Amino acid sequence: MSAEFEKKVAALRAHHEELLTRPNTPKPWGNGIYEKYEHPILTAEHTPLEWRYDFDEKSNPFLMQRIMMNATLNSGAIKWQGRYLLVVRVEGADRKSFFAVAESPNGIDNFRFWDEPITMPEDVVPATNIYDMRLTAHEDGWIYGIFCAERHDDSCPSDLSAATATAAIARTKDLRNWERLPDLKSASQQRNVVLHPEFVDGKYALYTRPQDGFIDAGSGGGIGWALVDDITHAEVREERIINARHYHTIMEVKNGEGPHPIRTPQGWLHLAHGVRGCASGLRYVLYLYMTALDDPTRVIAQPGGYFLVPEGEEYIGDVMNVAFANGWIADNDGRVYIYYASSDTRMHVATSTIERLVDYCLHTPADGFSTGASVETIKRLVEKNRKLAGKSAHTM
Ligand code: BGC
Ligand code: BMA
Repeated sequence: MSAEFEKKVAALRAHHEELLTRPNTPKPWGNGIYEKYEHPILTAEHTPLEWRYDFDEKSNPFLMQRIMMNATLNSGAIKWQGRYLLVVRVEGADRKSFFAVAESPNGIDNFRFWDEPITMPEDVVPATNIYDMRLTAHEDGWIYGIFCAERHDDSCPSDLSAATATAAIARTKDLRNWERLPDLKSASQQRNVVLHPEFVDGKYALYTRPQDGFIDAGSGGGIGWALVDDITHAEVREERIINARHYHTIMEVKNGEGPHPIRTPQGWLHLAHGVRGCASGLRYVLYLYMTALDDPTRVIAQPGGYFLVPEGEEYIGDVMNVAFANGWIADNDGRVYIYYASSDTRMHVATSTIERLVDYCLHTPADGFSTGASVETIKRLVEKNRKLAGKSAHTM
């Protein structure tokens, strides 16, 4: 290696290492519900240099990137053997996304990719693209990854953009070696399918999202629920909508379950995304809801409006105006790490606690579905504060 090439490589490695070890700190003055952080936790630049550079001076004299990476987004998350792991959707310059594990010692910074992307075995009909894995450590002892498999819709041969979305299922014990099971059979297309962590009536339980077409949720109605006898031949037979969409809400056009819900003493805590249309396209935001412990399909709390949206730089990216989450980790100490992507480009973390998130769900006013109702809700709060101020004026 020439001295000059060696110097260039050393500078590149130092620069990369500085990015990977950069500490992250909470942003001040949030909403009290969670803390967002100063820096994204993973960007395309965080991917290993070995994935992108040929370090042989003979074949790469200019030290160019031979394979460029475009984005790190929609990641599944799990705490496994004391480590915080994300199964990241990494997208290359060629628009193909694949899965790769990134690991952090503390859940908020120092994320580092494992050496190689995941080799995902194919189903009978190979997919063109795969993305957005939801991880579930199921009580059957396996860690499942359910993700979207996208294929060209060959029933429309002349339309290059015609595609189908299917829920693909794989399982693992170590996040390195994956066993692929047959894709979920369903009458409609499916994206955003999530496995509930516990058996329900002795069956596997899936959150589904029936949709009319590849993009359109259409008559799909919302987040569905289906019980499956055999996960190795999973089929949606009966599907019931448990969290419906509504006119003029943050989820007018589509919604979908995020990661699997977290069991709390007060109920199952769900993180989901809602989509509405506007002149600049679709706006994706996150919301929370809760269901009963003895019946995960019965909604017991639905705070109105959004929980988390893109802000500042988060608005900018490949698909603008998108906050999307399919991973969170509930830690033993009650802390919750919410992993969200902004604008299909980069990953972030927000932290909260079970106690705060449940409080948010149980005490945030529900959507009254009209301006009049929203104004009344605000007035009630103002009145409450007025009384409180009057009282404290007397006691001063
Ligand atoms: C993209 C996804 C997107 C979907 C629907 C796919 O081709 O990879 O990110 O959610 O289309 O727009
Ligand atoms: C969807 C999702 C995500 C993506 C979002 C915005 O349909 O499944 O893959 O983040 O679109 O492009």
